[in-house]
Amino acid sequence: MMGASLATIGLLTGGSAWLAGTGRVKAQASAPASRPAAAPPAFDYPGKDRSLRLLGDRPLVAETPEALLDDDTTPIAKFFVRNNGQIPDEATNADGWQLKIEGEVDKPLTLTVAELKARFPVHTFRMVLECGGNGRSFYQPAARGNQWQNGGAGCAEWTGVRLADVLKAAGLKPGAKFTGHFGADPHLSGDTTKDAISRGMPIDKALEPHSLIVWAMNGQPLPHIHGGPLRLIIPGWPASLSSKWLNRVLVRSTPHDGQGMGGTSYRVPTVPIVPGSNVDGKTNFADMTSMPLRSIITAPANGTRIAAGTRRLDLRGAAWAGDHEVSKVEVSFDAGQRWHAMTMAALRNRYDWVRWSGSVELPTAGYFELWVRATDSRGISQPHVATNWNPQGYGANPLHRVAVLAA
Ligand SMILES: Nc1nc2c(c(=O)[nH]1)N[C@H]1C(S)=C(S)[C@@H](COP(=O)(O)O)O[C@H]1N2
Ligand SMILES: [Mo]
Repeated sequence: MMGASLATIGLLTGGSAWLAGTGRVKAQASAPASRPAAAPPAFDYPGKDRSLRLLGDRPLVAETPEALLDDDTTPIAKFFVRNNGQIPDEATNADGWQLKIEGEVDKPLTLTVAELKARFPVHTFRMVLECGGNGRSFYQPAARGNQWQNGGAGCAEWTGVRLADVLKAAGLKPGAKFTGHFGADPHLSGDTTKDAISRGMPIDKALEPHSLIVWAMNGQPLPHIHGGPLRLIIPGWPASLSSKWLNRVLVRSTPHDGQGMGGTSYRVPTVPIVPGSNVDGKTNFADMTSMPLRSIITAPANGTRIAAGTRRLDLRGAAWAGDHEVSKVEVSFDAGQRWHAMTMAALRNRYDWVRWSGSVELPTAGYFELWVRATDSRGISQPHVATNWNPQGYGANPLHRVAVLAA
């Protein structure tokens, strides 16, 4: 009887919620009601939490369930993994790893990691890294690519040097307008004439003080799976720019044309298109810049059964907004009829995520969906549904929803 009523409520609110055989309430909020309830395969990788959701094993991709993003700084074990190609062989001498700076520069440089550490000021920032496709599964009809929920993101402490300092050491020529990034990972096909991925950006983003070349994550040597010994961290923009196993930055006078540039790759409509349209991205599309505003509930977990008689629910989560700032986080337990303000912790530096907390008072026992909504400093809030549909599904940031059952 309870199962039937939960299913009905799930349909009424546009998601699919059900009471699974395990006795936990499950809600795949905002997902099509027809999505099967099968448990995803476990993620089995050294040093990684087995409850990451495996999205694909060739290339290897796994996201972090929202409830696992409950730490202020995401531990390496819980940090999402995204590869486009093969995972390269592990470097035996991390400090000897070489990075080339070439193109529109006065003097091309080849620097080892040891030289980077010795020659330039070292900075540590806590910054969000977020896949451009995060939230893709919320698009209808389904968009091509890994079906991320909200867990293609994490906030780690990154240590390295400013990309700007290294570019300035090479001397930017007047024609230096864009970058192109190269890593050591082989193309998925093994074709040595192709790059697994090679993206680039306008030089202004490269020169921002938080755009780093890093060799450490959470105080540890950068793990191999996260691009060690050396990677870029370009915060606020699609993580595809944050090249792992970084071995070359090409400074260019024209936009980079590497693997993952052009067409519908990391590009979104500037004039909204009919969902499901078959377009090539050549007209009225632009490269993604800032990632969208997003908020998640990290506690309670989706499907939590609340102890009998408990009506006051303590809530926690995170919110972030690409290049922008989060100004407000609110939670509703009546499908958006009333919103309750949450408390936001201070950021430690720009591009940190906001940790938020607060509580709500449930009026009765029963089934509730908690909805979280962030607003940015421009006064723009998250939409209720994924908007600006595009073939490869970038930019979906609908409200995160969590189902709970109070006894
Ligand atoms: N060399 C290289 N860098 C890369 C990628 C890749 O496949 N190869 N994937 C990019 C994408 S799409 C994402 S989302 C992030 C994922 O970083 P992570 O695996 O450390 O979480 O790395 C980016 N950098
Ligand atoms: Mo990504």
